[in-house]
Amino acid sequence: MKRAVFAMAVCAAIAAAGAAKPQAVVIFYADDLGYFDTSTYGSQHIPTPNLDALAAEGVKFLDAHSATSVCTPSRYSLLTGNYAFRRKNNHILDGDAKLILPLEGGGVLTLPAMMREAGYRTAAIGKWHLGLGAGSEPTDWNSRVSPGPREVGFESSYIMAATADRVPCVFLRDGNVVGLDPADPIEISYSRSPDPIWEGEITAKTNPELLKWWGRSADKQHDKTIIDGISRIGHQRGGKAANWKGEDIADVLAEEAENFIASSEGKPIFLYFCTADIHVPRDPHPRYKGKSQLGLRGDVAVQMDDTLGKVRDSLARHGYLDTLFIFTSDNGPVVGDGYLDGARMAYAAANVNPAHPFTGGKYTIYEGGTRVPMVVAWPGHTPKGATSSALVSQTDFARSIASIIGYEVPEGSMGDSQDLSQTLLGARATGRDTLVEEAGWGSWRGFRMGSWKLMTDGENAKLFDLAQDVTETEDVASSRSDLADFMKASLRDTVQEHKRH
Ligand code: NG6
Ligand code: CA
Repeated sequence: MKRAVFAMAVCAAIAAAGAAKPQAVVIFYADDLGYFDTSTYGSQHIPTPNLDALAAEGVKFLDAHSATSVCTPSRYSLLTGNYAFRRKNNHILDGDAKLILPLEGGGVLTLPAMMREAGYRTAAIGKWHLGLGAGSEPTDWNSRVSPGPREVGFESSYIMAATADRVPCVFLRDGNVVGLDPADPIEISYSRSPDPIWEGEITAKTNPELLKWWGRSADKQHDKTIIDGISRIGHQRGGKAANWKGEDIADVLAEEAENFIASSEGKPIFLYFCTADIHVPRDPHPRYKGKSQLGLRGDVAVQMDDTLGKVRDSLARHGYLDTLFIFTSDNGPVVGDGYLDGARMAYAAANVNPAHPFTGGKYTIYEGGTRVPMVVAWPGHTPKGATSSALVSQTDFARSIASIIGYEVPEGSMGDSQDLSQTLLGARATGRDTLVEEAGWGSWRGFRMGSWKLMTDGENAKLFDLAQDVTETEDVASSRSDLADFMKASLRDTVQEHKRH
């Protein structure tokens, strides 16, 4: 009798665990979206009704972090569950850089490989910026480029190689450039030689009259090949028929998501959806122009929010009601970032800090660099309209999702990721005890311990009490040298810790 009851309990537990597995797991990753860039987080100038609606269904995090304050290493960290500094040279990649993620089956488990192995149909759509290809030869963009998303666990992919301000300005579907005319092969160069590097190359210097008004004048890094009226970082020739049209990127990506969701026919899916918004160049579709009160930068945030609405509509329309949906951004905000697109003026006129109430933003080690919007909603599991002050990191997604889907992570993988599933689902109020924050460049690191924040470049150190001083203006390292020393040592331990793995 006892045994039967026990067996029934076990069966019930297994059934419950089975039932608790979401039908869809979606990570919606915005680019350069700051803490104060949405109405959800208090912006009076940028209406984001779709993010508001998501937050009404789940948990809005107030102390959530990207791993670093720039793109590539943050994405690396989210997908591997390791701090970015574990890998050498983990910084913003050129558009022709090689893949930096561990390959599926190579002994290190990543989030997409885990999801695929757990039976989810996996897709990466949108901005990639984790490199493509291997070896020392330049990438040949005229045949299938690999390794890439597929080799790290994404069964299907529709991506831009890097950023919208970098060549190649094309999409790749499962490794092949979409719409490429074989008679017009594509060639990419990140040569640092003075431009034009090819005879007849059209750059911001040779043909400034071809630039959209706000593309004039780009800075020294963004003034290379002109494509679709915008000069880019890097050089591209050929591939004309394949070039994207900037103002259509958001629509194209939303449509790709719709197709992936529709074709999955209710099977479990894992979608890693990365917008090009609100990164430069800020080139919204005309229907979004003027929809914010903050110029083009605000308008692309409205466009980003609309994309969010479209992806959620697709899920609902195709029966994916049981979706664990995670919304966040890869780093903090930046106002002027290479193009004179009027953003600085608009923000100065409105007196808005897109990282409000924090200091800094993209590239920096201040809270504005990595403290980003994050909303997690899973109907029936997350409390509605909740907020959480727990300290959480995108690095924790890997193990938290593993725990939610009941996957046992093997030894040696996802070493910096913590199972914060209960926190992310709003069932627990606390998160991490400590967190390493990384800047975009330079040697400064941040170390959070509760509301204390240490900032150090290895030699100098500053200490802030965020509970009293959210703007990180009052350095108390000398008056609290005991604590500063303790935190320095803890940071050092954390950095050393996984070297042994
Ligand atoms: C920087 C670019 C910036 C942006 C960034 C990458 C300059 C001066 N700045 O090098 O415009 O492209 O790289 O952004 O060129 S990220 O969000 O992908 O990290
Ligand atoms: Ca970014």
